[in-house]
Amino acid sequence: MTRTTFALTKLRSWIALEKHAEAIRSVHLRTLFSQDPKRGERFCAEVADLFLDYSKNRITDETIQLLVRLAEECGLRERIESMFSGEKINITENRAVLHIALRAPVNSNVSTDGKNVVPEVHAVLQKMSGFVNRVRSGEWKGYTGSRIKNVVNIGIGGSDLGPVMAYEALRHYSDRSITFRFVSNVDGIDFVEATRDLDPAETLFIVSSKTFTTMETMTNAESARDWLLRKLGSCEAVAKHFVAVSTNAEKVAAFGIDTENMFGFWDWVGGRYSMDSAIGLSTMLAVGPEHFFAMLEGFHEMDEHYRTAPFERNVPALMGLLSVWYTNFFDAHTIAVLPYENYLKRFPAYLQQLTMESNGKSVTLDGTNVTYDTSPIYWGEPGTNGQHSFYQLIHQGTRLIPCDFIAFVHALTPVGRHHDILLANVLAQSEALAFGKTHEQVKSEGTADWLVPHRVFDGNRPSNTIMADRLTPKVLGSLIALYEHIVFTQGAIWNVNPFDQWGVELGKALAQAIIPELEGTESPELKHDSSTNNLILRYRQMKEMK
Ligand code: G6Q
Repeated sequence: MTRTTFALTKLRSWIALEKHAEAIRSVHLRTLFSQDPKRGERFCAEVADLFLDYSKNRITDETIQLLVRLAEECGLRERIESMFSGEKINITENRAVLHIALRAPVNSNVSTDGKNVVPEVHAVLQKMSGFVNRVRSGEWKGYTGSRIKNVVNIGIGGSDLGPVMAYEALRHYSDRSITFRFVSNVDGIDFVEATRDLDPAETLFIVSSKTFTTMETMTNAESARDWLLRKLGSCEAVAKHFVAVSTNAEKVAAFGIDTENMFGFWDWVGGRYSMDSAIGLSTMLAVGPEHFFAMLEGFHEMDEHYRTAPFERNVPALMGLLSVWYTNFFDAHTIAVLPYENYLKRFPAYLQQLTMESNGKSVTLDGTNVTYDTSPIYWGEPGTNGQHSFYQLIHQGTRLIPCDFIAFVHALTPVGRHHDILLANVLAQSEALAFGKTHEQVKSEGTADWLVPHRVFDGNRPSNTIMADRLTPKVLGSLIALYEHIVFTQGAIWNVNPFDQWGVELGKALAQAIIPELEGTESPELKHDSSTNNLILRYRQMKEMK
């Protein structure tokens, strides 16, 4: 089911939104709040264990009505159903998109090609649990009989960012007797630094790669195998120190990993949507099966809400529509995600891939060029650190940067006054952004006339605040699913395919051609442009000089 590009900007709701945006642009959040004293209680929604306050957005009831109408006119409801019912909505790769099956309860039915995939999902989860329990209990021994004390996940992109983020996010729940490291970059330093203080006899490598052909991952996996064999001597050690997460059994076996120790997933799981599949093996090793299952429950609750809640109360739909509102009607180019929870320090990096690899597209499903902006740039840092860095631009810069603040009522490990201070800051930031400080206020404080303009805060800068009781595995699952579905909502409005990533292919292919040109002793004729040729020649010359 596709629409033509032409249609989006011609939809009645889109045209109405354009007109409505004209009117809203000149309305200040101060006015909206003073006109409706209950605004802060009205523009709220709840799902799973998350509470969303979206009152500090530049919206009225009419805005929400129009955005919901836009969602309906774009067929969002039908598209959600197409995903949940296993249709091949990733049309450029002819694949279903069923990450929602990864967290479906054991007795549910999620089918594609006439087959319920849930039993396979749970079979893999059971296999993972069994393995994890053996490692964590010490039953699984390394080649020399030592217990596994270090786990190194080797993967990149979707096979790295989710596991790293989840490990950091759930560190509080993790087994501190096991050291976890993550190697992704083909820059050898990543591997060297990750392993320099580890004993191979106590180290387990998880080679996480859907395809098992990714250049970075395979290069790192080979270096890991060499490192292990240098210290442990025998090839037989590989079976005790390497497991794989992949869809490619043949390549896994060719690498020397026993396919008994391979954890599978399916082509209907996209890389950036895979952290709750077997790609999450390192997460499960860190926090144990029970917490992993609780995380899946959090995902599932969000899935059900997304599928069934009316758009007016549907948190991922609302947040997705608000991001469209700012991107397309306020010319906002970015969205900042600002978690006031240090354990979520890798969450913005994870979201960069989820959002931008998904909707960083400029053709619609039918292949025509879009005539409107698509994915904004997502970025962020944990508060309060960002406040002492880039928040200046968010408060007083020339660009509109909608913010998502994420906060928790309870600290996982309370320390003195820290948590109240942290929370006071997140609340203060959204208040300052929304309401600012007027010329008159600044002046009445006795500020010298020449300094007044520098100290004025315009305000009227929008934000969402997501609040939960505490960062549990379940809450993390809901939070991730929330953003997955925000991305889905955006993709449906913009009529793009959020599930392919053709834009990463060209660079990969060119690198394959350049590798022999850098490594080779003979000098093949260089056939690139003059800039690339010159850089290659310079690299070669300088490499020779040592
Ligand atoms: C994600 C992308 C990409 C992928 C990596 C790793 O959606 O497809 O980031 O996850 O390129 O791929 P492999 O898991 O196949 O090594």
